[in-house]
Amino acid sequence: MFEKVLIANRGEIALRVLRSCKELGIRTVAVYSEADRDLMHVRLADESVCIGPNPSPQSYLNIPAIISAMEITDAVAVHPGYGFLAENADFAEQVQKSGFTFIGPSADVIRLMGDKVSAIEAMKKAGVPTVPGSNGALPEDREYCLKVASEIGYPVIIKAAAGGGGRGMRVVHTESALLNSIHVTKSEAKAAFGDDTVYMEKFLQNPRHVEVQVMSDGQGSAIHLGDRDCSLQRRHQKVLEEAPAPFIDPAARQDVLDACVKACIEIDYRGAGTFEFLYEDGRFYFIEMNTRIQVEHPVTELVTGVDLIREQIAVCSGEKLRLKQEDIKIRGHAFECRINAEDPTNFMPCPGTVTNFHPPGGAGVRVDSHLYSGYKVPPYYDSMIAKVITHGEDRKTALAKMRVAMDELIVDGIKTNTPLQQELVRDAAFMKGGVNIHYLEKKLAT
Ligand code: MV4
Repeated sequence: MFEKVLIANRGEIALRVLRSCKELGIRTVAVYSEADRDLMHVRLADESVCIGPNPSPQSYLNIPAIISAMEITDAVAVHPGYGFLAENADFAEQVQKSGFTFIGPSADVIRLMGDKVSAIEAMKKAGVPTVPGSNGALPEDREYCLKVASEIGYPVIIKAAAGGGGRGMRVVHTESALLNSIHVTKSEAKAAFGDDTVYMEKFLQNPRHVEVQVMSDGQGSAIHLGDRDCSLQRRHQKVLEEAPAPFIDPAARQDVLDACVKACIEIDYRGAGTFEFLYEDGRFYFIEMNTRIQVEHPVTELVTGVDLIREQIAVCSGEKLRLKQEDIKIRGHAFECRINAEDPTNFMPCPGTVTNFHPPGGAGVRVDSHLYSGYKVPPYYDSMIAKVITHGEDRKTALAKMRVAMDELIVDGIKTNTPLQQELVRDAAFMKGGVNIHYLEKKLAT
């Protein structure tokens, strides 16, 4: 096991990683920007290093500063959390070339999955179901593009190979709009990512977002830890997630879970990963793979009883996966409400001082947060300040717990989206279960 790990992140996930490191007897190094001196995990870490000014390009995205901090402190590995450098293949490569361990998959696998065209190709090869589409990058040939689209059937979606997470995509409803849409998506992709490669898929109109959690040791063993439904989102920001995904066809589910495990072995995947799918009419369609631990990992932890960060660190330190597939039993149901420092009516970020923080509690309630009374939420970073996660014997029980938890949570001094979450956990369609990716935005529009 690692002797010392540097945590290259901030906020709740830095604290979450710190906790698992401490439980494993690993010494910890926190890195922070000037505004982040007072973060909870900085106080609790064995050592801490200021890596630069507040804008993230100069601190949490500053690769030389982070590698220097590893050298100064003799850290042997770095945990990237999510966001920032978590899926940056160049960072993973430089960490490795400097003689340290990146807690995640190899730079090559990050690159393979970062390019959505090569990711889809790898998944198809492994037997993971994908969306009907262009089977690779669209060529210059206009007639060919028109032919592919008419074979797939409109509407289609044009996506940038270097995009993902909702960036660089465009829906096309008619043949007359196709060529111009491809042209515009390519220009935008070139400007945003420096790569104008685009591909085409059938546009699924009312899917759910269902994802599969995996853990793999890169030594021939991989397992899945079931699925999550993350359909409640606004502008590609998830708001409320649950595990397992409700009302999934059991045979389709088993097939897709098995296929994800097989894919991990095939690509020599190491660490925690997530396969993202669209789920519509009883079928799964792979869209992207995330090569990091995700914000919503706690719902999986609560229904499986597995500490995903601990297992991720263990397999990335070279240990073989100690869990077998038969050890993974899905028990009950879990929900996660993301609490953001934002105006609940217009979603504008609302940084400021938290004058009073009272987290909800009780059996089956977990709060992952770096907040404390007096903490000042800086304006420079993501506005998520807490995650409230509940676990119950079934969906109804877990959701009832969340209703109680949302009414108990107090974050004074700043605006938060708690009122929206209080409303969502009482929403009739959400309570019923299985709403699609458009549900929240449509509800907010009325
Ligand atoms: C799609 C789609 C419909 N059909 N692909 C958006 C984020 C990126 N991960 C992929 N996205 C989508 N891809 C096809 N072929 C609809 C979306 C989409 C979406 C997906 C997941 C969660 C929320 C979403 C919101 C809008 C669109």
